[in-house]
Amino acid sequence: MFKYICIILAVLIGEAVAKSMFPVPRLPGACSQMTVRRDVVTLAPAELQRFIRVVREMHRRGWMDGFGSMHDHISHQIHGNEQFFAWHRRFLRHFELLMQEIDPEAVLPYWNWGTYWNNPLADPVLSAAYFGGNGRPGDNCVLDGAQARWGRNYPTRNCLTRRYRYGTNTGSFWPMRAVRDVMNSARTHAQFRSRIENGAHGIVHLGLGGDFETMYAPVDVLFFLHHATIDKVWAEWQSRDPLRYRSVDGYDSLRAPVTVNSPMPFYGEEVGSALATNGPGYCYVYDDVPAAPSSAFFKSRRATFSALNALVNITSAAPASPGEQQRPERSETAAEATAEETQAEAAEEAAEFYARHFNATRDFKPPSPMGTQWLKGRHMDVAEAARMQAVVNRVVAQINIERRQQQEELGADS
Ligand SMILES: [Cu+2]
Repeated sequence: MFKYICIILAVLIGEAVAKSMFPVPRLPGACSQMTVRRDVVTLAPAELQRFIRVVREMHRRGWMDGFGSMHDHISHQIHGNEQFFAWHRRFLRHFELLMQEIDPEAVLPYWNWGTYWNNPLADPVLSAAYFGGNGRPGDNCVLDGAQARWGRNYPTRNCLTRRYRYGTNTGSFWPMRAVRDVMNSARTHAQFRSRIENGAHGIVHLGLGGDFETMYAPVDVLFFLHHATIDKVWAEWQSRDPLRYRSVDGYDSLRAPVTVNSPMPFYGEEVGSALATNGPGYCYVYDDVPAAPSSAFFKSRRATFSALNALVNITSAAPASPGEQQRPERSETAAEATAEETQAEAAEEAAEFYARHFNATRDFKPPSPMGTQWLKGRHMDVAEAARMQAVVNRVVAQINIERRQQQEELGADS
């Protein structure tokens, strides 16, 4: 019957009343079947087209705005603390359940940015055949791929935007080998979360830029594919020790301890209920990560669904006048000023970066440091980001040494 709670969005902005429905389906409980989340580039053409049809329908229904708004409204509760992994797993599951409202067979794929980490411009996922690339110069509107010419209504009415970090280039991301280095060294949940969030995760948001580097990034479908990889990385780290399916540590945004019984912001269910991807309500595995043995699951108390208690205002902007609609957003707010500053900082970094590497065509380049202002604006940890920079620099240097050795060996052979 009434399978989900509808949140009625009715927010007055000036004279306009924006009204739409953003459904929050209940988790299904025990798993009748397990789905497999796959690398999006391994989907057959027909499977990819089916996925694209589903997300276009979600966009048409205004749900992408709902995700962007929700994530933005509670951003400080779900980043920079130990709610990060569990909450985003729940958020992705919310997205997947809404996909299944449209196509019951739909499964969320992931975007492995580690494949083309050194040259994201060559990544098919950022091509017209998949999710498109950079926004166009001037207004940064995304014009190619599955989301070509998409609009959004949150936080303002505009096109969906991306603005690559270095103008026409995103810069490098993290190689998976560096991510695994972090997996090997992190002992506690808090360590692992902080290292991933402030390293491999952040650089992708910053690299794509535009909407993707804001707290309403979930208006872009690629957010969910990026975070599916982050979720997969967490699942892989968990698979190395069964205790990681039953325990968490660290603190939340109010410096209260996070335990398996802590409620997840907005959803209200216990953190413990989100610790196994193949546990009740979640029912998925990743194609290359071992599934949790059910004996290791945290036995969740009956999930207390309190989404309405945590009701957020999902605001839709009043329709912009036609003149305003195509204009890139450049208001004089503090946030915009910070963005300008960040951009200047990034441009400076880029110039330095390319000056340093201009002749080093043989070597792969590590991602360059994320700016302090940018990190702070995303509730990120500047000191941790610096430590992660050292990790990725070290691993990329090692990769380069090995590549040179291989090339020398090849040269010696011929
Ligand atoms: Cu997030």
